[in-house]
Amino acid sequence: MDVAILADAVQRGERRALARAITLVESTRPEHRAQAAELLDRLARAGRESIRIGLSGTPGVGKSTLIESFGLMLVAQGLKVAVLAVDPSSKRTGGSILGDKTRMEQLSRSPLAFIRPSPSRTHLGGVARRTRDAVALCEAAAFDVILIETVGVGQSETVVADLSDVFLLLLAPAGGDELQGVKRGIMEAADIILVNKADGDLKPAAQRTCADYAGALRLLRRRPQDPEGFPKAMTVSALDVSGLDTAWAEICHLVEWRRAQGHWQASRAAQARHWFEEEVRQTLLARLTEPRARTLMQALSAQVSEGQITASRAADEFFSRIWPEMDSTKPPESLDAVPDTP
Ligand SMILES: Nc1nc2c(ncn2[C@@H]2O[C@H](COP(=O)(O)OP(=O)(O)OP(=O)(O)O)[C@@H](O)[C@H]2O)c(=O)[nH]1
Ligand SMILES: [Mg+2]
Repeated sequence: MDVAILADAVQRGERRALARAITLVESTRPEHRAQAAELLDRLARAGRESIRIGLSGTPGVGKSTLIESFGLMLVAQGLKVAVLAVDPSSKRTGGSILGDKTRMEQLSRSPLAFIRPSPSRTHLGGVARRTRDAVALCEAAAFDVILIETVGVGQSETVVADLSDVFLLLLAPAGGDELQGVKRGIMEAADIILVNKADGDLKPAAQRTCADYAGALRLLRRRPQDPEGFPKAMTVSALDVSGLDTAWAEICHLVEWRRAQGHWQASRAAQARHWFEEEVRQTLLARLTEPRARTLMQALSAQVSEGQITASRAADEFFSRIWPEMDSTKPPESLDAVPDTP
């Protein structure tokens, strides 16, 4: 495969090339890894930027319906929309974005839309990297908006929040004053809470729930990256397609304000740092599962359990043998070789 040709086709926005490119970055085969790295290097130079919108919500809250309605509204305005999913539990059948193409039937037929099913099941670190690469590919393909969906389980919302410029939390109308067990961290990451299903009989409940969450949001610590009135809660109906234009207007306002204030670039830079550090951590952890490391670990842990060596000595020993430059007893002289950043 010629990576340069593929890169050009992606930059021209060819959807088949984009799909192939995502398949390439999702592959774990070593020869594919090298090609994927080259592809991403080439495309990074395109310097294109989309609005990346993260969307999280528990199963059944209406994410797929909302993406269809919201996506159709955007493509009707002539915007190019990509839809990606972070779903660590894609073993699930019903809810995965793949089975959902039926629900996003109209959107998937639009020439301005690109919908990608979630990558096959793997640990979250792997999903995060692949989704991040897929986002970069969609940006290079000049999509105006990238919607990144996740169900609210495990750590996946955090991953999505760290991949997006604007993070939306989708909630259902609650009965009475019951709270929906929304984790505090997710509330804190949300830029806009959308209470969905504000239609028919559910409308009053949706309005109450919205007021409750608006109150809860006011209690949170004020964040520097927010203009007046954010984070905010609003009601929408994905089914009746109501409130979505207002939500889009709020998103645009937020994006413009953050760009003007420098928060946009600062957030992207912080995310890049975060992903670099995460990559280092993941690589380190992967190294620990290599045969040589495992054998040495087992040998040393046997010695530790028999009291022949202390746990911390054994750890020092482990690193000095497997990874001499990580020996904590030596000064970090090798770091001198790291060039100063310009
Ligand atoms: N009344 C009403 N029902 C809705 C609305 N949006 C979605 N629904 C219904 O809620 C159910 C679940 O919607 P989905 O869009 O599949 O929800 P989801 O969040 O994608 O669910 P998972 O993919 O399983 O996580 C469907 O029966 C929808 O028709 C809405 O705005 N109003
Ligand atoms: Mg769905």
